[in-house]
Amino acid sequence: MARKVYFAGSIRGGREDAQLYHELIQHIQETDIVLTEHVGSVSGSVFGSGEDYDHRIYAQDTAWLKECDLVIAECTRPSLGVGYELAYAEAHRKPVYIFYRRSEAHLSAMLAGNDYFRIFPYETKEELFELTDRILKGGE
Ligand code: 6IA
Repeated sequence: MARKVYFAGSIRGGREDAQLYHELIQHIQETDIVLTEHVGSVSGSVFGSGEDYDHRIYAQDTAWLKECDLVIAECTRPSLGVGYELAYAEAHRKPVYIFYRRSEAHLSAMLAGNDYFRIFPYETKEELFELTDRILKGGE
């Protein structure tokens, strides 16, 4: 059965990897459901407008975190929001899989030092997709 995946990636932390998030989300959607498709959106403002904008995002994202079956996070680009989501997912006992590009990122000790998280360094997109496939097939 298709699982509900909460995909986390940097938004206001920087959109340099937005295209990669987009492709990874599409890849996951071949077999499963991604609740947070917008994280891979390659156009539009990351700031939004209206006074309730951020409150609505927080309410929706925390509801999805409670609803999801697992969390997949791409953490090469550091993001406060992603860090918060990972701690929130742990508090709700959701399985958490973290990816980062070995040659570009020094993963925070608050992630790397937490044995609850399953952490996968990678280098190429092909490697990232392959690791994701293994997780979604239940092999990791
Ligand atoms: O601190 P950051 O903005 O980098 O945090 C990124 C994380 O927070 C992502 O994993 C999202 O789940 C969540 N998040 C942050 N901003 C938004 C958002 N803005 N919409 C939904 N979730 C968000 C709308 C802009 C977007 C369509 C590009």
